[in-house]
Amino acid sequence: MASSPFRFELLHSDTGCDARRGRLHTPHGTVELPTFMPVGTLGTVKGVDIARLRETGAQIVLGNTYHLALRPGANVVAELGGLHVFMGWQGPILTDSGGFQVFSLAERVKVTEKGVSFRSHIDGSALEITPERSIAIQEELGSDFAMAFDHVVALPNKREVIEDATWRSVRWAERCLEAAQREDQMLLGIVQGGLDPELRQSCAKALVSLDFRGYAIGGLSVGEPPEEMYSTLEATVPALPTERPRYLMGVGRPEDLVESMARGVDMFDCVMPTRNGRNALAFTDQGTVRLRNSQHERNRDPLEANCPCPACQHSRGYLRHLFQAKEMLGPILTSIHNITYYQRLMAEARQAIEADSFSEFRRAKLAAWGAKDS
Ligand code: PRF
Ligand code: ZN
Repeated sequence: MASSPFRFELLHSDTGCDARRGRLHTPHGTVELPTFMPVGTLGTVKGVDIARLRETGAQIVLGNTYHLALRPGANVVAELGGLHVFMGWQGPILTDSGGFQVFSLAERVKVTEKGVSFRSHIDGSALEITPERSIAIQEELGSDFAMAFDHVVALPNKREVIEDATWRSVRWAERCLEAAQREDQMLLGIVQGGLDPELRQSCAKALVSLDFRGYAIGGLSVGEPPEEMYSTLEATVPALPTERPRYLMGVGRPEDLVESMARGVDMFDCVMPTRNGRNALAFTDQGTVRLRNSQHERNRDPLEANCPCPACQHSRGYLRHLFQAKEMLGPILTSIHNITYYQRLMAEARQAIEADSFSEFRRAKLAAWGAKDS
């Protein structure tokens, strides 16, 4: 067997907290960790073309099995050259398994041990995703990273519901490992277990014994307060091997990224920069800016003085005008700014870890964000 094209390098651990500086080598290039992956659900990061996306500093993007399987179909993507060629992104791609999306988007969802049957949220047609099917789709898409097909439940929920979904996710993860064939795709297991530290730890232990190349933490940021997410991370991360990458799925706000990096998380994805950007909410080092607010009408300043993004070539007054006039450039520019903001935050975080100053970095960021939203 040829040696794997994937390699995780742990470069440095911050001496003041659990933050790590790492590197993840893939067949489509190297990802500097910690990293934030913009969400490109349907083979596009909404509103951002590939050239602009590259300029934000993004190194890896996320695509969705559920959405792409429904439309245009994984076979169509495969025929058009696979997801990298189809969307024109030559860097690494991670695909989510559909586990979370089926439970949050599909209609008439029925779970059995075999898999999940549901009706498409687009045309109501009856479909089924099993662990094997999810892997087959992700192999057709040709992503660099595939995710195990898991059973995700909302929080709060009954203990037995969470436990049942957690152990089903472990059994499904094992089936995913057995089904996976591509040597040029790395499969990650997903730890579930709600907010119960012991259930999280036993789930992590079971997945670790299956020997995944990397581990995700799922089932968080699904309705629980941030403090409970952080304490659940504190219970979960130490149960994962130091020498494998850790990915916190669907998180989050800038403060969540900083708090989670301090607890040892290496990878993140979230719709927040793009979804909020489309909605006229911009992230800055002074907190969030609501561009529709009338206080920005005559403001000559950019969103951020030192930001290299194309939105920051313009005044806040101009950006506000674009939203007021419902011009498509408003959502586009603000999405680009927000992704750029997240990428700059991660680059600063990586530097802080290298300098063993992540705790200081964290204090300074939280203080500045907390100062005042406008
Ligand atoms: N599982 C999967 N994808 C996800 C999640 C999960 O638990 C979450 C939870 N925040 C986001 N995306 N497969
Ligand atoms: Zn900007």
